[in-house]
Amino acid sequence: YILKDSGNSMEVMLDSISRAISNRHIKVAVVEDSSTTREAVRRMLQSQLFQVFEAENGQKALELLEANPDIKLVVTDYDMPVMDGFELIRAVRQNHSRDELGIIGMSASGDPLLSAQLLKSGADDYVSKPFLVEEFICRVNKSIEMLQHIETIRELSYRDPLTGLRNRRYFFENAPGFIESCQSEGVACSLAMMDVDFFKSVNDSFGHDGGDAVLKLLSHLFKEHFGENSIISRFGGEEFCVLVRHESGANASELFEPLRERIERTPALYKGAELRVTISIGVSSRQDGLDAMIRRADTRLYSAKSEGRNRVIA
Ligand code: GH3
Ligand code: MG
Ligand code: MG
Ligand code: MG
Ligand code: MG
Repeated sequence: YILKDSGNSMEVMLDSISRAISNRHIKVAVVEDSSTTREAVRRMLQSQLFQVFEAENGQKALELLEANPDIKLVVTDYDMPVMDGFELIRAVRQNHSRDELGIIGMSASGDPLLSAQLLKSGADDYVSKPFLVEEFICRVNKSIEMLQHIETIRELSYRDPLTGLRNRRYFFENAPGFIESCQSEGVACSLAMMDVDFFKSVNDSFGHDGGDAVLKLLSHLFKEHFGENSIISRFGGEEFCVLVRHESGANASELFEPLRERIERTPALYKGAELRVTISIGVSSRQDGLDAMIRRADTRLYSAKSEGRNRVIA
Protein backbone atom coordinates (compact mmCIF):
# COMPACT_ATOMS: atom_id res chain seq x y z
CA TYR A 1 0.00 0.00 0.00
CA ILE A 2 1.33 3.36 -0.93
CA LEU A 3 0.22 6.34 1.03
CA LYS A 4 -0.28 8.99 -1.54
CA ASP A 5 -0.21 12.61 -0.51
CA SER A 6 -2.35 14.48 -2.99
CA GLY A 7 -1.29 17.85 -1.61
CA ASN A 8 -4.39 18.58 0.45
CA SER A 9 -5.15 22.14 1.48
CA MET A 10 -5.53 23.01 5.15
CA GLU A 11 -9.30 23.19 4.64
CA VAL A 12 -9.46 19.65 3.26
CA MET A 13 -7.26 18.39 6.10
CA LEU A 14 -9.47 19.98 8.75
CA ASP A 15 -12.51 18.51 7.06
CA SER A 16 -11.01 15.03 7.14
CA ILE A 17 -10.04 15.44 10.80
CA SER A 18 -13.57 16.43 11.79
CA ARG A 19 -14.94 13.52 9.76
CA ALA A 20 -12.58 11.13 11.55
CA ILE A 21 -13.77 12.47 14.91
CA SER A 22 -17.36 11.79 13.93
CA ASN A 23 -16.36 8.21 13.02
CA ARG A 24 -15.41 7.38 16.62
CA HIS A 25 -18.54 5.39 17.42
CA ILE A 26 -18.88 3.69 14.04
CA LYS A 27 -18.10 -0.02 13.89
CA VAL A 28 -16.46 -1.54 10.84
CA ALA A 29 -15.63 -5.21 10.23
CA VAL A 30 -12.62 -6.27 8.16
CA VAL A 31 -12.95 -9.75 6.67
CA GLU A 32 -9.70 -11.00 5.16
CA ASP A 33 -7.78 -14.28 5.36
CA SER A 34 -4.33 -12.74 4.90
CA SER A 35 -3.29 -11.47 8.32
CA THR A 36 -0.87 -8.94 6.74
CA THR A 37 -3.59 -7.36 4.62
CA ARG A 38 -6.12 -7.54 7.45
CA GLU A 39 -3.68 -5.74 9.73
CA ALA A 40 -2.98 -3.06 7.08
CA VAL A 41 -6.70 -2.44 6.47
CA ARG A 42 -7.34 -2.34 10.21
CA ARG A 43 -4.67 0.34 10.63
CA MET A 44 -6.12 2.43 7.79
CA LEU A 45 -9.54 2.30 9.41
CA GLN A 46 -8.16 3.02 12.87
CA SER A 47 -6.38 6.07 11.46
CA GLN A 48 -9.92 7.31 10.69
CA LEU A 49 -10.89 6.46 14.30
CA PHE A 50 -13.36 3.70 13.35
CA GLN A 51 -13.92 0.88 15.83
CA VAL A 52 -12.53 -2.08 13.95
CA PHE A 53 -13.51 -5.75 14.21
CA GLU A 54 -11.65 -8.52 12.39
CA ALA A 55 -12.65 -11.87 10.90
CA GLU A 56 -10.55 -14.30 8.84
CA ASN A 57 -13.36 -15.73 6.72
CA GLY A 58 -17.04 -15.29 5.89
CA GLN A 59 -18.27 -17.67 8.55
CA LYS A 60 -16.41 -15.78 11.29
CA ALA A 61 -17.75 -12.52 9.87
CA LEU A 62 -21.35 -13.73 10.19
CA GLU A 63 -20.70 -14.59 13.84
CA LEU A 64 -19.20 -11.14 14.33
CA LEU A 65 -22.28 -9.46 12.83
CA GLU A 66 -24.55 -11.59 14.95
CA ALA A 67 -22.71 -10.52 18.10
CA ASN A 68 -22.42 -6.86 17.03
CA PRO A 69 -25.61 -5.89 15.22
CA ASP A 70 -24.54 -2.24 15.22
CA ILE A 71 -21.65 -2.83 12.79
CA LYS A 72 -22.22 -0.27 9.99
CA LEU A 73 -19.78 -1.41 7.34
CA VAL A 74 -18.17 -4.68 6.25
CA VAL A 75 -14.99 -4.56 4.18
CA THR A 76 -14.53 -8.03 2.75
CA ASP A 77 -11.98 -9.90 0.70
CA TYR A 78 -13.28 -12.15 -2.08
CA ASP A 79 -10.99 -15.19 -1.96
CA MET A 80 -11.10 -16.77 1.49
CA PRO A 81 -11.30 -20.31 2.92
CA VAL A 82 -14.47 -21.72 4.63
CA MET A 83 -16.78 -19.01 3.24
CA ASP A 84 -15.68 -16.58 0.51
CA GLY A 85 -16.71 -12.99 -0.09
CA PHE A 86 -19.57 -13.87 -2.44
CA GLU A 87 -21.18 -16.27 -0.02
CA LEU A 88 -20.69 -13.80 2.82
CA ILE A 89 -22.29 -10.91 0.93
CA ARG A 90 -25.28 -13.04 -0.07
CA ALA A 91 -25.72 -14.31 3.48
CA VAL A 92 -25.40 -10.82 4.98
CA ARG A 93 -27.96 -9.36 2.56
CA GLN A 94 -30.56 -11.89 3.72
CA ASN A 95 -30.78 -10.00 7.02
CA HIS A 96 -29.28 -6.56 6.40
CA SER A 97 -30.46 -4.19 3.68
CA ARG A 98 -28.27 -1.67 1.90
CA ASP A 99 -30.07 1.00 3.93
CA GLU A 100 -28.56 -0.13 7.20
CA LEU A 101 -25.29 -1.87 6.43
CA GLY A 102 -22.60 -1.03 3.86
CA ILE A 103 -20.37 -3.63 2.21
CA ILE A 104 -17.15 -2.94 0.33
CA GLY A 105 -15.65 -5.87 -1.59
CA MET A 106 -11.95 -6.16 -2.33
CA SER A 107 -9.88 -8.57 -4.37
CA ALA A 108 -6.45 -9.03 -5.89
CA SER A 109 -7.71 -11.41 -8.58
CA GLY A 110 -7.52 -8.91 -11.43
CA ASP A 111 -10.60 -10.59 -12.97
CA PRO A 112 -12.43 -7.69 -14.66
CA LEU A 113 -15.81 -9.39 -14.05
CA LEU A 114 -15.36 -9.63 -10.31
CA SER A 115 -16.32 -6.08 -9.35
CA ALA A 116 -19.65 -6.25 -11.19
CA GLN A 117 -20.33 -9.69 -9.70
CA LEU A 118 -19.66 -8.49 -6.15
CA LEU A 119 -21.79 -5.38 -6.68
CA LYS A 120 -24.64 -7.48 -8.10
CA SER A 121 -24.52 -9.86 -5.17
CA GLY A 122 -25.08 -6.98 -2.74
CA ALA A 123 -21.83 -5.04 -2.23
CA ASP A 124 -22.08 -1.25 -2.39
CA ASP A 125 -18.57 -0.66 -3.61
CA TYR A 126 -15.39 -2.42 -4.67
CA VAL A 127 -11.63 -1.83 -4.53
CA SER A 128 -9.03 -3.93 -6.28
CA LYS A 129 -5.84 -4.76 -4.39
CA PRO A 130 -3.36 -3.22 -4.14
CA PHE A 131 -5.07 0.10 -3.56
CA LEU A 132 -4.01 3.49 -2.33
CA VAL A 133 -4.76 4.30 1.27
CA GLU A 134 -6.32 7.55 0.19
CA GLU A 135 -8.73 5.92 -2.25
CA PHE A 136 -9.69 3.27 0.28
CA ILE A 137 -10.47 5.88 2.93
CA CYS A 138 -12.50 7.94 0.47
CA ARG A 139 -14.59 4.90 -0.44
CA VAL A 140 -15.14 3.95 3.19
CA ASN A 141 -16.20 7.46 4.12
CA LYS A 142 -18.48 7.66 1.09
CA SER A 143 -20.26 4.45 2.12
CA ILE A 144 -20.68 5.69 5.68
CA GLU A 145 -21.96 9.07 4.48
CA MET A 146 -24.52 7.35 2.26
CA LEU A 147 -25.85 5.40 5.26
CA GLN A 148 -26.02 8.59 7.30
CA HIS A 149 -27.94 10.39 4.55
CA ILE A 150 -30.43 7.54 4.41
CA GLU A 151 -30.83 7.69 8.19
CA THR A 152 -31.41 11.46 8.05
CA ILE A 153 -33.97 11.12 5.28
CA ARG A 154 -35.77 8.35 7.12
CA GLU A 155 -35.83 10.35 10.34
CA LEU A 156 -37.20 13.41 8.51
CA SER A 157 -39.82 11.38 6.72
CA TYR A 158 -41.13 10.08 10.05
CA ARG A 159 -41.51 13.41 11.84
CA ASP A 160 -43.84 16.35 11.76
CA PRO A 161 -41.62 19.41 11.26
CA LEU A 162 -43.75 21.85 13.27
CA THR A 163 -44.04 19.86 16.49
CA GLY A 164 -41.25 17.28 16.21
CA LEU A 165 -43.82 14.57 16.94
CA ARG A 166 -44.10 11.39 14.91
CA ASN A 167 -46.23 11.73 11.82
CA ARG A 168 -48.96 9.58 10.33
CA ARG A 169 -46.53 7.51 8.27
CA TYR A 170 -44.49 6.56 11.33
CA PHE A 171 -47.67 5.83 13.27
CA PHE A 172 -49.12 3.42 10.74
CA GLU A 173 -45.82 1.63 10.22
CA ASN A 174 -45.12 1.18 13.92
CA ALA A 175 -48.49 0.99 15.69
CA PRO A 176 -49.18 -2.69 14.82
CA GLY A 177 -45.79 -3.73 16.25
CA PHE A 178 -46.40 -1.58 19.34
CA ILE A 179 -49.75 -3.28 19.99
CA GLU A 180 -48.21 -6.73 19.44
CA SER A 181 -45.34 -6.05 21.83
CA CYS A 182 -47.84 -4.95 24.51
CA GLN A 183 -49.71 -8.20 24.03
CA SER A 184 -46.57 -10.33 24.24
CA GLU A 185 -45.41 -8.44 27.37
CA GLY A 186 -48.81 -8.90 28.97
CA VAL A 187 -49.42 -5.14 29.37
CA ALA A 188 -52.38 -3.18 28.05
CA CYS A 189 -52.47 -0.26 25.67
CA SER A 190 -54.97 2.40 24.70
CA LEU A 191 -55.38 4.46 21.60
CA ALA A 192 -56.65 8.04 21.81
CA MET A 193 -57.71 10.48 19.13
CA MET A 194 -57.31 14.03 20.36
CA ASP A 195 -58.56 17.17 18.65
CA VAL A 196 -58.24 20.80 19.70
CA ASP A 197 -61.56 22.51 20.37
CA PHE A 198 -62.47 25.56 18.28
CA PHE A 199 -58.91 25.79 17.03
CA LYS A 200 -60.01 27.81 14.04
CA SER A 201 -60.89 30.67 16.39
CA VAL A 202 -57.28 30.73 17.70
CA ASN A 203 -56.07 31.24 14.15
CA ASP A 204 -58.80 33.78 13.48
CA SER A 205 -57.86 35.82 16.58
CA PHE A 206 -54.08 35.45 16.71
CA GLY A 207 -53.07 34.41 13.22
CA HIS A 208 -51.48 31.22 12.01
CA ASP A 209 -48.33 31.78 14.09
CA GLY A 210 -50.44 32.03 17.23
CA GLY A 211 -52.09 28.73 16.28
CA ASP A 212 -48.68 27.18 15.70
CA ALA A 213 -47.52 28.29 19.16
CA VAL A 214 -50.51 26.42 20.64
CA LEU A 215 -49.71 23.26 18.65
CA LYS A 216 -46.10 23.35 19.89
CA LEU A 217 -47.18 23.78 23.50
CA LEU A 218 -49.64 20.88 23.19
CA SER A 219 -46.94 18.65 21.73
CA HIS A 220 -44.70 19.47 24.66
CA LEU A 221 -47.47 18.62 27.13
CA PHE A 222 -48.20 15.35 25.30
CA LYS A 223 -44.55 14.30 25.51
CA GLU A 224 -44.43 15.10 29.21
CA HIS A 225 -47.65 13.25 29.89
CA PHE A 226 -47.12 10.09 27.86
CA GLY A 227 -43.33 9.72 28.01
CA GLU A 228 -41.39 6.96 26.29
CA ASN A 229 -44.02 4.24 26.57
CA SER A 230 -46.04 5.66 23.71
CA ILE A 231 -46.25 6.69 20.09
CA ILE A 232 -47.46 10.27 19.91
CA SER A 233 -48.28 11.39 16.40
CA ARG A 234 -49.75 14.39 14.67
CA PHE A 235 -52.29 13.03 12.22
CA GLY A 236 -52.81 16.38 10.57
CA GLY A 237 -54.00 19.89 11.42
CA GLU A 238 -54.92 20.01 15.10
CA GLU A 239 -55.61 16.30 15.40
CA PHE A 240 -53.32 13.90 17.22
CA CYS A 241 -53.32 10.16 17.75
CA VAL A 242 -51.52 8.50 20.63
CA LEU A 243 -50.93 4.88 21.49
CA VAL A 244 -49.91 4.40 25.09
CA ARG A 245 -48.80 1.36 27.08
CA HIS A 246 -50.16 0.95 30.60
CA GLU A 247 -51.08 -1.53 33.34
CA SER A 248 -53.83 -3.97 32.48
CA GLY A 249 -56.29 -2.86 35.16
CA ALA A 250 -55.88 0.88 34.49
CA ASN A 251 -58.96 3.00 33.96
CA ALA A 252 -58.64 4.55 30.53
CA SER A 253 -60.37 7.82 31.46
CA GLU A 254 -57.97 8.30 34.36
CA LEU A 255 -55.02 8.03 31.97
CA PHE A 256 -56.20 10.98 29.88
CA GLU A 257 -58.20 13.13 32.27
CA PRO A 258 -55.08 14.71 33.92
CA LEU A 259 -53.79 15.67 30.45
CA ARG A 260 -57.10 17.29 29.53
CA GLU A 261 -57.04 19.26 32.80
CA ARG A 262 -53.45 20.34 32.37
CA ILE A 263 -54.11 21.63 28.86
CA GLU A 264 -57.14 23.54 30.12
CA ARG A 265 -55.06 25.42 32.70
CA THR A 266 -51.79 25.89 30.72
CA PRO A 267 -51.81 28.84 28.32
CA ALA A 268 -49.44 29.19 25.35
CA LEU A 269 -47.56 32.46 25.52
CA TYR A 270 -47.62 34.31 22.23
CA LYS A 271 -46.60 37.95 21.74
CA GLY A 272 -47.49 38.81 25.31
CA ALA A 273 -50.89 37.13 25.11
CA GLU A 274 -52.01 33.95 26.87
CA LEU A 275 -53.70 31.61 24.40
CA ARG A 276 -55.95 29.07 26.06
CA VAL A 277 -57.42 25.99 24.38
CA THR A 278 -59.11 22.80 25.42
CA ILE A 279 -59.05 19.39 23.77
CA SER A 280 -61.53 16.59 23.25
CA ILE A 281 -60.34 13.01 23.54
CA GLY A 282 -61.82 9.72 22.35
CA VAL A 283 -60.22 6.59 23.79
CA SER A 284 -60.26 2.98 22.76
CA SER A 285 -58.81 0.41 25.14
CA ARG A 286 -60.01 -2.88 23.72
CA GLN A 287 -57.14 -4.27 21.68
CA ASP A 288 -58.92 -5.69 18.68
CA GLY A 289 -56.64 -4.45 15.93
CA LEU A 290 -55.45 -1.03 14.90
CA ASP A 291 -58.26 -0.21 12.47
CA ALA A 292 -60.99 -1.08 14.95
CA MET A 293 -59.23 0.87 17.70
CA ILE A 294 -58.92 3.97 15.53
CA ARG A 295 -62.54 3.76 14.41
CA ARG A 296 -63.82 3.44 17.98
CA ALA A 297 -61.60 6.26 19.28
CA ASP A 298 -62.80 8.46 16.40
CA THR A 299 -66.44 7.77 17.16
CA ARG A 300 -65.84 8.64 20.83
CA LEU A 301 -64.00 11.82 19.86
CA TYR A 302 -67.02 12.78 17.78
CA SER A 303 -69.27 12.15 20.80
CA ALA A 304 -66.95 14.23 23.00
CA LYS A 305 -67.32 17.10 20.53
CA SER A 306 -71.10 16.85 20.27
CA GLU A 307 -71.55 16.51 24.04
CA GLY A 308 -69.86 19.88 24.59
CA ARG A 309 -66.07 19.42 23.97
CA ASN A 310 -63.26 19.61 26.57
CA ARG A 311 -63.87 16.05 27.74
CA VAL A 312 -62.59 12.50 27.61
CA ILE A 313 -64.83 9.70 26.41
CA ALA A 314 -63.45 6.22 26.95
P1 GH3 B 1 -63.75 21.64 16.53
O1 GH3 B 1 -63.87 21.98 17.96
O2 GH3 B 1 -65.01 21.16 15.92
O3 GH3 B 1 -62.61 20.69 16.31
O4 GH3 B 1 -63.42 23.02 15.78
P2 GH3 B 1 -62.07 23.47 15.12
O5 GH3 B 1 -62.15 24.92 14.84
O6 GH3 B 1 -60.92 23.03 15.97
O7 GH3 B 1 -62.04 22.60 13.81
P3 GH3 B 1 -61.91 22.96 12.29
O8 GH3 B 1 -61.68 21.64 11.63
O9 GH3 B 1 -63.05 23.78 11.84
O10 GH3 B 1 -60.62 23.87 12.19
C1 GH3 B 1 -59.32 23.37 12.32
C2 GH3 B 1 -58.39 24.48 11.97
O11 GH3 B 1 -57.03 24.09 12.14
C3 GH3 B 1 -58.50 24.93 10.55
C4 GH3 B 1 -57.08 25.08 10.06
O12 GH3 B 1 -56.83 26.33 9.50
C5 GH3 B 1 -56.24 24.91 11.30
N1 GH3 B 1 -54.95 24.30 11.09
C6 GH3 B 1 -54.67 23.12 10.49
N2 GH3 B 1 -53.35 22.90 10.50
C7 GH3 B 1 -52.77 23.97 11.09
C8 GH3 B 1 -51.40 24.35 11.40
O13 GH3 B 1 -50.46 23.61 11.12
N3 GH3 B 1 -51.19 25.52 12.02
C9 GH3 B 1 -52.23 26.37 12.34
N4 GH3 B 1 -51.94 27.49 12.96
N5 GH3 B 1 -53.51 26.04 12.07
C10 GH3 B 1 -53.77 24.88 11.46
MG1 MG C 1 -7.98 -13.79 0.33
MG1 MG D 1 -63.00 19.79 12.63
MG1 MG E 1 -60.63 20.94 16.25
MG1 MG F 1 -59.76 18.58 13.49
